[in-house]
Amino acid sequence: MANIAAVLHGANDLRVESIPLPEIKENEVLLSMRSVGICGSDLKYWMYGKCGKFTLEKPMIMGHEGSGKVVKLGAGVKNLKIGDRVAIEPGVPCGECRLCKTGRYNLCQSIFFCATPPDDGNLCRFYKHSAEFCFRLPDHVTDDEGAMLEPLAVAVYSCRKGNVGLGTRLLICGAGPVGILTMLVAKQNGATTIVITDVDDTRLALAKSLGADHTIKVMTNDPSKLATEILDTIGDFPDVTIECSGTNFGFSTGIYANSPGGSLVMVGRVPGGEEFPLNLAFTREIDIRGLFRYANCYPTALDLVSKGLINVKSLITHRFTLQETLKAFETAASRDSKAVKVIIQCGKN
Ligand code: 572
Ligand code: ZN
Repeated sequence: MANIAAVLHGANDLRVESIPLPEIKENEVLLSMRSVGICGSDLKYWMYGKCGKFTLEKPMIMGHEGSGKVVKLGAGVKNLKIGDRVAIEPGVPCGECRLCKTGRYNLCQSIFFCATPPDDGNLCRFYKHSAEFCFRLPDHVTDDEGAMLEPLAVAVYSCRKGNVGLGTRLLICGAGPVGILTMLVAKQNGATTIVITDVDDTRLALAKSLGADHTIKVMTNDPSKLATEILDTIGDFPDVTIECSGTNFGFSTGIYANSPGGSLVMVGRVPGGEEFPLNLAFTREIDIRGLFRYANCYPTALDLVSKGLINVKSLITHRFTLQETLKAFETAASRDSKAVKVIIQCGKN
């Protein structure tokens, strides 16, 4: 069983090469990888060698949105059997600290997280993972859907953080995969008005076709002007804003547009972070809520997909093989490609 992986050696230096076959511990499984989605953070590491406060210091295997098939079981594994197909929750926390013990394991300070330096990801042929963080997929849930549970978990968590429920009027800044999935989760939660903004027509068209009540193309660089447009469009302030664009502009738009007394959930991280109308946020009593990845969301994400309540396949625009990883990254990074979610099928040649 030869193993190969997509390894990032430095900015703009992504290679598909041989790697050793992992050896599993008692609580781990060896997986033959199936589908792996490309995320915006993968693109940042590839283009700049860094993402947020994390910098690539040594070669790292990419990929954290993955599904695989169990090919070997550690002696202590009880929840899985050989042949099971699973979605891989990419963060494995220590399980011992106060944050882990209180269920907030996403905040564990010693969490292992796929494709976050120095931890290797799962964009490879064979990969080992803690069995506890593998979720068995029913037969009717595909490998691609299994991979999509990762960004869907982010969306589930963002709606939980924003208390999105029956009757919520919601503004989503950014119609990338997480913005669109957040919209789909919000609809399931009973949000009655959803407006989504982006600069890209194709993404807005997809959001509209999947059920956004209103889409607004961002044509101004003044967030207060966009806020007025949002108010005019829905006839009132949104109760909640979920910022998924990762831009200062989206953050400021949320502060201007959101109803006083509502909340603004920051999924995207903002570069710089200095130039915000924060005093306005304080006097409007807008609660700014941060989040870090997700915790306890994979079971809900899997239920939503397996019961047919959310169609994650509609976001997948391109598929490549593991050998074609570089082409897959180029496609995901190019605006001309009109890619939304690019998937790498690790089991295909
Ligand atoms: O799917 C999980 C995920 N989390 C992201 C980004 C992309 N995908 N986050 C934003 C970046 N942070 S980070 O701490 N980092 C680069 C690890 O700045 C993690 C959460
Ligand atoms: Zn991600």
